[in-house]
Amino acid sequence: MSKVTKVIARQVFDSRGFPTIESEVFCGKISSKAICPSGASTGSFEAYEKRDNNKKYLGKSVFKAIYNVNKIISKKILNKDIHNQELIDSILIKLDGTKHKTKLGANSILSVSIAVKKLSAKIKNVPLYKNFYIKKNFNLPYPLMNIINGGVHANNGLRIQEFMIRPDKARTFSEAMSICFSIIQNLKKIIKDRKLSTAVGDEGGFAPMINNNEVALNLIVKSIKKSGFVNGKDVSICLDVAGNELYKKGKYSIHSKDYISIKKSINGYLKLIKKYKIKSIEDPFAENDWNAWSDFLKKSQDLQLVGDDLYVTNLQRLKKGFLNKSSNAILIKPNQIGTVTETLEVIKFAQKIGYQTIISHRSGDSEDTFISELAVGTNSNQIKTGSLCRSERVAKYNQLLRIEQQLLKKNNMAKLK
Ligand code: 2PG
Ligand code: MG
Repeated sequence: MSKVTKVIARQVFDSRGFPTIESEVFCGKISSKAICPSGASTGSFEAYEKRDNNKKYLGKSVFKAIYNVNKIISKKILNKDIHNQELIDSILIKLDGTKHKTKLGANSILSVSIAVKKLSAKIKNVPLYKNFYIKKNFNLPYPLMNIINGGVHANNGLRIQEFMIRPDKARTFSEAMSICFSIIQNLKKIIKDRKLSTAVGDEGGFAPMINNNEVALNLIVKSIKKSGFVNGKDVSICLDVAGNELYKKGKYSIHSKDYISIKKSINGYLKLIKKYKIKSIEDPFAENDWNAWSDFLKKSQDLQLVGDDLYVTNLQRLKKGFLNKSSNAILIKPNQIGTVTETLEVIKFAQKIGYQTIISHRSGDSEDTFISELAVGTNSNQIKTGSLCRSERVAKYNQLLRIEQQLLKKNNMAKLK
């Protein structure tokens, strides 16, 4: 048995320059590290992120979370079997004892939980993606590349937070990357020709000063065409609206600055879907607006409807959504729930009920590539991890390219529904 001999945590920085926690777990001289990511458009049911509220770091430092790892968590998991993830996670969950991990902080718990998973693979000498519940027939996920940033990830006034492309035509991950590369480079030229800025937002997508959804969509359609692909066939446009941010008193300001009813908002969506052949929409409505979600699912036919802030990677909320017929896909973010074991439970349940599982980064992320391994290791058919820009995003894609090379498969993409 390989036992945990030491756990230490430290403060490092995320891609927005904010402090975050990195934990390192040891079995003797061998160790693995994990850095916790952090969101900007968070759901209110997410597990709690512990920060210090001190002046020096504008309330963002994580020294209390680090103390919790170094002084509390470390003692409890010492001598535990590194390969028994479920046992270690259940100790962490019990030790915290609160519904949203408010006592120890989900950031301290998750960084330890992921480091344990990584170290177990390292000691077994297997690639990390082979240390999940799928044992063979690994496939690569389709990238959902966020190529125009809006909402709280940019300051351009675009209502919708993420304008993404998915290279449906690709039969290998390398091909998927090459398709996205062409479209992004052409988009850059088109934006430049319009005398707009090609500077990027938090997730590496361009953040030109445009504040109209359709202007952004037209730029993307043009760049797909210019790259020689057919929109809606070779490549699909996908959106994350982040509906929580656009909600006020039963109304939404998705399609313009004006707040309109749910019915009108749905009609607006249906028009966009038809005009731009949109295949996937995440968080079209707010996290508690269950009826709006089920109405939209009924009317939107083949659309992939993705719950992010709606489910917050939480099994209870996913079950509620399933009964309510709220969506047909779920976004998976480990830090919304706080342990690897709970994340896997949600993925397994989602796959059992026929939901698409999309593994996701956070807007504040790092060089940690755990989610790439998680996507392959759970046979999730999509991954959302920003644009082909900013190293914290590109690192995830590069890790998937390495996995693809290891797999030596010809048609290596997971099946899209
Ligand atoms: C989202 C995410 C990731 P954030 O809303 O899906 O793109 O953003 O991490 O800011 O919640
Ligand atoms: Mg989202």
